[in-house]
Amino acid sequence: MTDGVEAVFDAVAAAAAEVRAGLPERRGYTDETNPSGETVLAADVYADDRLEDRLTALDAVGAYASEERDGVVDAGTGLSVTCDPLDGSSNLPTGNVVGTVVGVYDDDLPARGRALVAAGYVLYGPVTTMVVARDDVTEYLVEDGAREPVGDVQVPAEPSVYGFGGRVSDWTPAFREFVRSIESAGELKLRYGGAMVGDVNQVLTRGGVFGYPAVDGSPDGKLRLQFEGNPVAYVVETAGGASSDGDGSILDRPADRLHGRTPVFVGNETTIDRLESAVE
Ligand code: P6P
Repeated sequence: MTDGVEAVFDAVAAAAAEVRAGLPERRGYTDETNPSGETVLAADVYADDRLEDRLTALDAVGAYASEERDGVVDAGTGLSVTCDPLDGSSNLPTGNVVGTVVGVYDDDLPARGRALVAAGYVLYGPVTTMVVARDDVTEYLVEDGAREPVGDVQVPAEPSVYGFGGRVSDWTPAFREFVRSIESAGELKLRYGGAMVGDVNQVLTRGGVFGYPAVDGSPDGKLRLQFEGNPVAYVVETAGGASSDGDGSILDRPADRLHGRTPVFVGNETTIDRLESAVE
């Protein structure tokens, strides 16, 4: 299992080099929509193809699924790997960070987060970095398709940033009140960049909370459990933080649909506890 998981993230690092190199000429929208009904960019399709190609070629991988594909790709026997191939791709035309989110499950998909044996993400920022959670969380620099460890990651004890997705007018009154209490306390600085991976990385680096809540018309929020919620919950909990779907750890949330959604909150345990009390 250990070799298999390492092979997965080596393949993701190799694909990341191709994805990053392919971004400049793929910032336009296609006329396709993904299973979540979102219009996809050429870069979404390209990233998905590169990741699927490299990951399904691994002996350790038995299944591949992504936000861009209706079903699971059968690759024989072994680990089930999920990808959000280009998280936050709508940030491409605006020149903001995007990323690749990876979940490595030791079960058939769709699977609960507790079936994860590893998770991580690539951040295409000023430099390309990767965060991988297994027994602990390690950050890597990704260059020329290879990854070099640069240090361990732990959620800082003191929270300092917050950011929540969706329109304020679409939040529940209880959640709106919770955010208002954070803002009136004046302790946290707003950091919301429109790509989950970038916002989660801020929380891992500075402490605080990121979330995408239930919104009017979508009680399960916007983010996908298999491809976004579970992997970032695994990373943040492994880094000493906490996750919640509003009721409890995202990793305990039942997984009945491959493209099912979940409210997502990740960050310092104290802040997540306060949030759960506020929205219960
Ligand atoms: P909004 C990107 O489309 C994404 O799936 C996440 O990466 C991000 O956190 C969220 O949606 C942003 O959504 O509604 O703020 O544009």
